[in-house]
Amino acid sequence: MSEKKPFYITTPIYYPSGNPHIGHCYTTLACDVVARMKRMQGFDVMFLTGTDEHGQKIEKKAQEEGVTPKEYVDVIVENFKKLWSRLGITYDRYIRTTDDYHIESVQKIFKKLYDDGYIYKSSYKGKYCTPCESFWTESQLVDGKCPDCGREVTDAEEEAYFFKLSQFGPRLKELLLDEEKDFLEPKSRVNEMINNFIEPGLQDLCVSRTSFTWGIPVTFDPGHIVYVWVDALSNYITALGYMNETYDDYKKYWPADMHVMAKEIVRFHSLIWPAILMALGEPLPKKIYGHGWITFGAAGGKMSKSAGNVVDPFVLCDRYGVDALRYHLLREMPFGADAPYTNEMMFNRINSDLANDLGNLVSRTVAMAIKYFDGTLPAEKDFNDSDEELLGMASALPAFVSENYESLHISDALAEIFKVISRANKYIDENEPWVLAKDETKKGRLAAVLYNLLDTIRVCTILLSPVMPHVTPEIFKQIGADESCTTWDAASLRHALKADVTVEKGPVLFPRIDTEKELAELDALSPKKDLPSEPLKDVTDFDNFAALDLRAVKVLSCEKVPKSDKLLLFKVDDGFGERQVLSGIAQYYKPEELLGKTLAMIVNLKPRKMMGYESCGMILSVRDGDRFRVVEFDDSIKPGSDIS
Ligand code: ME8
Repeated sequence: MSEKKPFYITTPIYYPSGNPHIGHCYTTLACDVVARMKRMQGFDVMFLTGTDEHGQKIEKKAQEEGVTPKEYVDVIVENFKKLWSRLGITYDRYIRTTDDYHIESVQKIFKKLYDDGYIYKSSYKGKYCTPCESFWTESQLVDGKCPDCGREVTDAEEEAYFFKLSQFGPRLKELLLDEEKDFLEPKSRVNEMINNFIEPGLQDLCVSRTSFTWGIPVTFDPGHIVYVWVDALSNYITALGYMNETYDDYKKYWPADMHVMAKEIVRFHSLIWPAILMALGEPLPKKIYGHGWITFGAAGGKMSKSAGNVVDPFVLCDRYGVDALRYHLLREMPFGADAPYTNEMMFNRINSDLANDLGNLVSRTVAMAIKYFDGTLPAEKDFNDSDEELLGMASALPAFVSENYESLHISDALAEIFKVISRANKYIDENEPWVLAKDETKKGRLAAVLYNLLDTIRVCTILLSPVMPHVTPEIFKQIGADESCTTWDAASLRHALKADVTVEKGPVLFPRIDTEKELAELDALSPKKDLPSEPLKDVTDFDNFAALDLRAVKVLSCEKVPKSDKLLLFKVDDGFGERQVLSGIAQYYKPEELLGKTLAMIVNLKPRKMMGYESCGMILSVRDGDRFRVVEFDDSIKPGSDIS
C-alpha cells in the first residue's frame, strides 16, 4: 500500500454542447496547477475532469445536426480531450456521464434516495429556463427573466420526482458558517448563498423529467429520466467507484479536498450537492472554490459559445506557446473576481513578465557566467550582507506560493514570484558584475553575485513549474540545476546548486511578440468577427485532394427534412444519374430558392445516414459572415462537369 496521503481535486464536468473555450481552460488549468504541486509535494493525487453529456440542450443540438445525442457528444468530447492534451493537463481520470458505470451508480443513488424517503413524486409548476436547464421561483427571477443568463423563462408543469432539499436548510447554513471548515471560498459567496437561497427558504428540487429522453432512466418509473443535477453532481463519487464495480477508489479519495468551478454553479455545489450527500449519509467535500469569469469584449460578458466571442485556445497555443497561455490566464485572474481577456493584454503580459523579466534574467545571468568564468563558477565565493535582501525574499517564497496555489490565489502567488524576479534583475544592476569582472581581486564577489542569481532563478523556477511545466526543464538545464535541487522541497533550501555549477547557453525562452503585427495577423485569421472561421488546416498531399471527385450538379428537388431545423433533402442530377444528398443549410435557404440551380458538390464521399435519410455526397457552401451560401454556377455549366 502506498503511504502517500491522498488528495482529490475536481473540475466541473463541462457541457459538450459546443467546443471548449478559454473559460473552460481557466478552471482546468487552475486545477492542474494544484494537482501538479501536490504531486511534487508527495501526495497521491486524483485529478478528475469530464463531461456532463445529458440534457435537453444536447438533445436539441444533436437533432439540429441530424445525429444522435451520443454521436454529437462523442465528437466534442474528443475536442475537449485534445485541448487538455495540448495544454498539458495532467488529469488522472476523465468521466463521461454517458459511461455505463456512472449510469449504473446514478440509478442506484436515485433509488436509494427514493427508498429512504428523500425523493417523492409530485407535479411541478414553475418558471423554467431552457438554456440553463433550471427551474426558478418567481422571487428569484430578475426582471421576470432567468437570473443566471437573463433569458426568457416559460411556465412549466409536469409530473416529476422531487428531492427534499427544503429540509436541509438549517444544516446547510451551519455548514456554510462553520469557520473551522471554511467550506466555501470566497467568503462573499457564503453570504450570497445564505441570503439569496437559504433565508428565503429552500425549495424542494425537481430531480426527474419526462419532457425529453436524453438522460439516465429512472429504473422504477419508465418515462422519467434523472434530471441534470443529480446526474451531474454524482460524478464526483461515481468516478471513484461509489455504487459501481468499475473503480475501487472511493474509500481512498473521498471526501474530495477541493471542488473547483466558476461562480454561476456555486449554488449547486454548496447547497444541492452537500444535501444529496447528507441524504446518502456520506461525508461532505472539504472545500468548494468558486472563481470569477473570464470576460470578453467591451461589454464584459462571460465568454461563451452563444455570444460568438470565443478565442480559439489551439491557435493561441500554436502561435505563442502553451506555457505563455497558461501563465497569462492564471496570472490575469485574481481569485473571486472576473478578468477580461484580450489578445493585446496577453501579448503585453508575455512581453513584460516572460520575455523581459524572467527570460532576460536567465539569459543575462547565464551569459555572464559563460563570459566571466567559461560557464563554470569557482567554488570560492565572497558572499556578503547585501545579498540578504534578495536571498531572504527567495526564502519566503515557497510557503507563500504553496499556500496561495492551494487556495486558488494563483495570481497572487505568481505576482510574488515575479517580484523576486524583478528584485533579481535589480540586484544585477546594483552589483554591476561587468565592473567586478574588471578587477582580479573581485573574482570571489563576482562568483557570489552570479551564484546568488542562479540559485534565486532555481527557486523561482521550481515554484513556476506547476504553471509552466514545459519551459521550466529548459531553464533548469540552462542554469545547471540537476534533479537533486529542483524538487518542491528543494525550493526551501538556500544555495542548493552545486558550488561549481556549470551553466549552458540555450534557446530564447520567451520570444518577444510584435504586438501590432500579431494583432493584425490574428485579425486576418478571423475575417468576419460575427462568425469565427475555422483555423487553417495542416498542409496535405496533392493525392488527398485528387482523391475527391468534385462535380457540378443540378438540383431536381429540394425539401425540408421533417423535425430538423438544419437539414434540406435534395435530389440532384450528377450527369450520370440521380442521387440523394442532405445539406445543413435550411436556416439560410427556402427549398424553392435552390430548385433548378447548378451547385458544386463532392460526389464520392461515403454515404452517411442523417435523420433516417442517406446522404450521398456533400454540397459545397462558403461562409459569408453569419451565414453560409451555396457555391453555384450559371446554367451554361452541364451537370457532371468536373471541378478541379
Ligand atoms: O455548468 N470564465 O457546465 P459548463 C471562467 N455541466 N470559467 C468558465 C467560463 C468563463 N468565461 N466559462 C466556463 C456546467 N467556465 C455543468 C457543470 S458540474 C457537476 C456540472 C468554466 O460547460 C467554469 O468552471 O457550462 C464554469 O463553472 C464551468 O466552466 C461551466 O461549464
